[in-house]
Amino acid sequence: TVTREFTQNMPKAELHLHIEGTLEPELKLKLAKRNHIDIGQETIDEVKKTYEYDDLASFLGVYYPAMNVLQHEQDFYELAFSYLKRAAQNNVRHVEIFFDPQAHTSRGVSFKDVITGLHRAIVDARALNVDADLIMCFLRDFSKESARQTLEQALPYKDMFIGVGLDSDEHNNPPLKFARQFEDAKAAGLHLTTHCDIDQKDSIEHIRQALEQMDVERLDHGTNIVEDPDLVDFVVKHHIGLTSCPLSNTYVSPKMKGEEVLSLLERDAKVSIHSDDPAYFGGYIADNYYALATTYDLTKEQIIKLARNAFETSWISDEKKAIYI
Ligand code: ES4
Ligand code: ZN
Repeated sequence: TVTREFTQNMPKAELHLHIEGTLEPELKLKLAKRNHIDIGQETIDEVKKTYEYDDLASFLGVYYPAMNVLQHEQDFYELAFSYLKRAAQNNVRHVEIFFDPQAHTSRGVSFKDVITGLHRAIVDARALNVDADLIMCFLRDFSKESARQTLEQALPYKDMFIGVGLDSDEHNNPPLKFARQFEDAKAAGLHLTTHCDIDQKDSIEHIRQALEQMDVERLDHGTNIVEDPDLVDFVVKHHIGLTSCPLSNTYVSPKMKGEEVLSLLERDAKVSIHSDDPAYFGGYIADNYYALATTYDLTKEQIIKLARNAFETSWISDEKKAIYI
C-alpha cells in the first residue's frame, strides 16, 4: 500500500502550480503589514476563515483580491523562494511554475518586478537542488488585446520563462480567443499549454480547439477528455500531458476525478498529479498523490507511473529527463 512517506520521498515533478496559489496565510499577513495593505484580517485563523469556496468563481473571488499584498520585486522573490524551499524539502526535483502577470500589472505592479522577482528566487533555489522554470499564463477572462500587450511586455524577458498557458475563468473564453498570441509565442520558441477545466460546459470543445488548432503540448486538468474516445486517442498518440489536481478538483468541482485519472492511465495517456493552488486547496503535491492513492486505492506502481508521466511530459532537456525516467 501507498503511505504518506512514500509520496513524500518519491522524486517528483510539479507541472501545475500557480505561484500566487502558494501564498500562505503567514506570508500574506507579513506582506500586508510590510506594504501597509488592509486585507481585512489580522490573524492566520481569520485569513483561513475567508477560504470558503465551492466553485471556481467563488474561489477566484478570494484568490485575486489576496494578491494585493504583492507589491514589490522582493515580495515576488519571497513568494517564490518560500515555495521552492518547501518543494525541495518535499523531494520535488523539477517545477514548472505558472504566473499571472495581468493579475499584477492590472493593479499597477510592473511586469519587470513580477518576473525578475520570481526569476531571482529560481536562481537562488538551484542551491537547494530544485530546478524550476516559469510559464506565463494569460487571464482568459481579460481581452485578447490585453494578452497581446502582455506578450509584448514579456518577450524582452524571454530567457526567464519557457512557455505560455491560459488560466482563470474559462466560461465563454475558449482557447481560440488567444490563437494569435499562442502562434506568436510558439514562433518565439516558447512551449504551449492551456487549462481546460473540468466540468465547464464547453470544455470538450475547448480541448478539441487546443489540441487540433493550437498545437498545445499539455492540457491542465483536461481529464474529462475521457468523454471523447477520439480525443483520448489523440493525446495518447501525441504524448500530450494531462495535469490533474485532485485536491483542487474537490473544491471547484464536487469530485476528485480519480476515475478519470485511472481510465487515462489504463489507456496509457500521460496523465500526472499536481497541486494547482496548494495554499488554498489544503495540500502540496505529496498530499495530492496521497489523497488520490487512499481515495481510489492506487498501487505503488500506479503512483510511480503517474510520477514518471510528469517527468516525461515536462519541458526539461532530454539529458535531464534521462536522470528521472
Ligand atoms: C485556478 Cl483552480 C483555477 N482555475 C482556473 N484558473 C486558476 N488560476 C489559479 N487557480
Ligand atoms: Zn490551475
